[in-house]
Amino acid sequence: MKIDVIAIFPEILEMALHVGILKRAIDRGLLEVCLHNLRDFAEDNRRTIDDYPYGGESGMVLKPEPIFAAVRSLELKETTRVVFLTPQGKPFNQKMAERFSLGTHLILICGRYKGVDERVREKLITDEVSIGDYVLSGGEVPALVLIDAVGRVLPSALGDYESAQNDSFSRELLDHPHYTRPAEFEGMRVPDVLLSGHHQKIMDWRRNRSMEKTAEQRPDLLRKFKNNEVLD
Ligand code: 6GU
Repeated sequence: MKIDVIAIFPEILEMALHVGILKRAIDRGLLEVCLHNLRDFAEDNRRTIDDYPYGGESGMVLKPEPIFAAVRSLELKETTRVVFLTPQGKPFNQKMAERFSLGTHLILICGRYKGVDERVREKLITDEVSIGDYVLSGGEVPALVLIDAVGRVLPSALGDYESAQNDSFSRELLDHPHYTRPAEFEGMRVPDVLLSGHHQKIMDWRRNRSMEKTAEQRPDLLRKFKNNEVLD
């Protein structure tokens, strides 16, 4: 999987590529991430990338020329997906991460300011993605969220295959609580069932705690789960 990121502040993403699962995926050659600074594709000496919106409203809009030049500088494949990170996009979720991870080339365009000239959306963009219902100052952090979520589900990026399997269960229900040693800490004991060695009882306990947690925090997910709705 190759991911090209076009951003005004690509340095926001830099550090995250050098730690943890993303670093390991990159070291193993499963993932390649190239960061591109949009200003490098500006046409003037002042490296201008934005301008006032036509029709008179507040804020600035990203100009089309530098974005077209940046995308055209990249090698496009038939299957390349060009993703624009914007609060106006489709809400990102685990299913989308898994779908993206099946491809081989993503171009992520990070918005800033009011957004992007509509002609970029018309001609270049295949997907618009939002990471949630709140407004961030730019698409760099959302791009990092997408890269992290996609990177960790790339085939064999996750050392522990089982924990990836558990993730897809926790897409329907929230995860159950976890404990590690010591068995008693400051008077708080690990539930006896987890020490019992009784596999079926442990599985039942986990299932019940997942249901409780989901009822508390995400009644919307629990309703879908009970109605057997497919999450997309
Ligand atoms: Cl993708 N971009 C910005 N600027 N804000 C957001 C977002 C994206 N997703 C949620 N909020």
